[in-house]
Amino acid sequence: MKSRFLESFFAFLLCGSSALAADYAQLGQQLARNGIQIDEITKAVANFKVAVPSWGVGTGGTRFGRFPGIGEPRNVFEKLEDCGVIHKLTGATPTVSLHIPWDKTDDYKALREHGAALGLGFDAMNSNTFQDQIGQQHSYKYGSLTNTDAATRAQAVAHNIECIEAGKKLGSKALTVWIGDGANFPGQSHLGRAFDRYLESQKQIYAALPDDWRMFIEHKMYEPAFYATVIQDWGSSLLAAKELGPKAFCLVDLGHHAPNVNIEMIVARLVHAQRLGGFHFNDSKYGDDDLDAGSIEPFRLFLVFNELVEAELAKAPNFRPAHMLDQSHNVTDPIESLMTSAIELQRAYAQALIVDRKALHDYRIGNDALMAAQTLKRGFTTDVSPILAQARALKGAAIDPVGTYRKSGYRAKCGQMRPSKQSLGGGIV
Ligand code: RM4
Ligand code: MN
Ligand code: MN
Repeated sequence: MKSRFLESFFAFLLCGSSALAADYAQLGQQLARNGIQIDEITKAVANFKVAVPSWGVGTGGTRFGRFPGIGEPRNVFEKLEDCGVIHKLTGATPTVSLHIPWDKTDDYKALREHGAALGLGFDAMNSNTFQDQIGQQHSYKYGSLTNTDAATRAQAVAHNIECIEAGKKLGSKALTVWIGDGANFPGQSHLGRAFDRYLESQKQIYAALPDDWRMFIEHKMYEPAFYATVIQDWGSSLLAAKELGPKAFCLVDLGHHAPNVNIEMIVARLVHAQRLGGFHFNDSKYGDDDLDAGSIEPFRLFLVFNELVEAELAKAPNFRPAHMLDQSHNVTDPIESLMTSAIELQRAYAQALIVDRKALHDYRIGNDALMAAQTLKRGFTTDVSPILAQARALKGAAIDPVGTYRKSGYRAKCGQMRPSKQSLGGGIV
C-alpha cells in the first residue's frame, strides 16, 4: 500500500470539532487561574515524539499460543505501512524501531525510501541474540555475549555490528542491546566472570559505533533466565555504561523491574549520572507483561514523566532520552493499542507539565508533605484530553484516532490485501 493510498483513506476523516473548541477554552481558563498558558502546554505536547516498535504491529502471543489478527503485516515493508497509519492519526510517532533479524531485508535503501514516503524515519536498532536463527553456526542456548565459548561470543558481537551497519543505511543513530543471558540454577554460571565476558564483548561492539551514535543498554530482571540475569538491573547497566564510554547509556523498560520497585527513582538517578538513554514504555501488573502504556498504572507513568519534566526544566546535562514503545498486543488491534499508548504518554507528559512547580518546591522546602503530595497529584487528576486533541488537530492528525481508524476500514482492507500465513506457534511476537 502506497502512502497516497493512506492519504485517501484518512484525509476525509480529519475534521475539526466544535466540542473540542469549547472544552479547550474551558480548560485554558482553568489553567490560566494557576498561571499556566494552555497553548504552551499544547505546543510541548505537539512536539512530543515516541518511536513505534516494528514488532508491536503484529499480534503478539505468549508461550502458550498466539491468536493472529486480521490482515497482519507479513514483512517489514507492511509493518511500516501500519506504523504510517499510527503516525498519520496521532501525529506523535514519526519513527520506527527495528528488530534484526526479524526486520532484515536485502534492500535497506528501499526500506528507507518506503519509510520516507510514509513520513517515517528510524529510531534505535535492536539486536537479537536471544533466539537462534536458521542456519546459525553457534547456538545461544547458554548465552550470547557472555557465552563461555569464544566463538559464540564472537558471533553475537558480529550480529550487533551487522545491526549497526543496517542502521547506518536507514539513518538510525542508536543500537539497543538487550540480552537474555543468565542462569537458571545457582552454580550454573560464575556471576562475576559472566559480567566480565559481557564487558569484553560489548567493548568490541562499542568500538564499531559511529561517533554520532549511542548505545542503549537495556536491563531486565529475569526471563528467559530465571535465577540470575547478567544485566538484571540498572546498577549493572550503569556499571557497564560507565566502563564502555560516553556513548553508552541505560535504557529503562518499564516492565523490567521487580514488583513495587520505584522506577521514577531509577529515572532520577540515571538523570543524575547523565546516563539516561531512553525508555521502552509499556505497562504491567506482574512481570514483563508488555501491556499498553498507562493501562494498568497510569500514576506510575505520570511519576516517571514528572522526573523527565524536572530534568527538562533543570536543563540536566546529557539529557536526551529516546522514547520508544515496547509492547505486545495479544487481544487488541495493535494499531489501536499503539495509538492509544502514544496518547497516554502525551497525557502523562501534559499532566506533569501543568504541575505548579513553584508551589511544589515551596511545600517541599517547608516540609509540608500533604500539600506537596496534593500539588503534584493535581496535575495527574486534571483531565488534559482537550490539550492532546488540540495538539493533534494542529498537526492535521485525528481528533479521535481510534474512532477515525475504525471508520476508515483500514483493517478490513488489510485483511483482503494481506492473506494470512497459517501459524499456530507460540512466541513473543
Ligand atoms: C525483551 C526486551 C527487549 C525486546 C524483546 C523482544 O523483553 O524488552 O527490548 O527487544 O523483549
Ligand atoms: Mn524492551
Ligand atoms: Mn521486555
